[in-house]
Amino acid sequence: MALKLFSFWRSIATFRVRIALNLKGIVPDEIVEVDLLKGKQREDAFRAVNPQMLIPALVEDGGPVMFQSMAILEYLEETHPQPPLLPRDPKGRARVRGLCQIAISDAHPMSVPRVRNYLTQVLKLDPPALLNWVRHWQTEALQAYETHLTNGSGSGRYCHGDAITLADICLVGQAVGSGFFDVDIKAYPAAARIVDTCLQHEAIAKAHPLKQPGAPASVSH
Ligand SMILES: N[C@@H](CCC(=O)N[C@@H](CS)C(=O)NCC(=O)O)C(=O)O
Repeated sequence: MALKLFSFWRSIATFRVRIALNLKGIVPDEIVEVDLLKGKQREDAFRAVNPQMLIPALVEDGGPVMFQSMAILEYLEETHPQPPLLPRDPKGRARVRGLCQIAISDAHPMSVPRVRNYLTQVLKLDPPALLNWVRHWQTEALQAYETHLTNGSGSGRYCHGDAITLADICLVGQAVGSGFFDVDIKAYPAAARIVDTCLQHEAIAKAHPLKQPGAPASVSH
């Protein structure tokens, strides 16, 4: 199996995939950097890989290319079932997938480069207004997580019971991404406890954006 991951240190969507790969003990043969800060995702070379011009993208054995982090996470779960990252029961699976989508479908898209660029370049938002925009959606997501994780509907050591699931992967990504905009997870104690537990796990810690090649020591916006 030859595995190629298109990645960038700052990408939260790729962070999710890196965590799943690490948890399942899969080591990509090649990591291709797509520098989002230089706009490399919009150049022809990467556009040919993913017409949506987004990372992550994953290519196994020459193709076809896999795109969209949730689809990639599900693919990894199906092809490498151990350790399982979804619970066995359908209701549990629905809860975990729902928790994933809070970040993947609803919050994260509000702060990606293409949206921030449109807000500033086309709609002429100034930097403080842009920051308010991003923080608003990050905060909404964290509040929703906090309620879900506090209400005794299945959380344990992790988001769903005592084993890591896809929900934890997405929550950690949400927390780290929010941190890039100075939205502090500590204001959400149930979520913060789980994120802290997750970040102590080696597979998750070493996937952290700031541990990737080319990453700065810290990020502010
Ligand atoms: N829903 C997609 C989102 C992918 C996405 O937005 N990736 C960001 C990096 S985290 C990206 O490539 N952004 C480039 C841009 O916005 O121009 C997924 O989960 O894979």
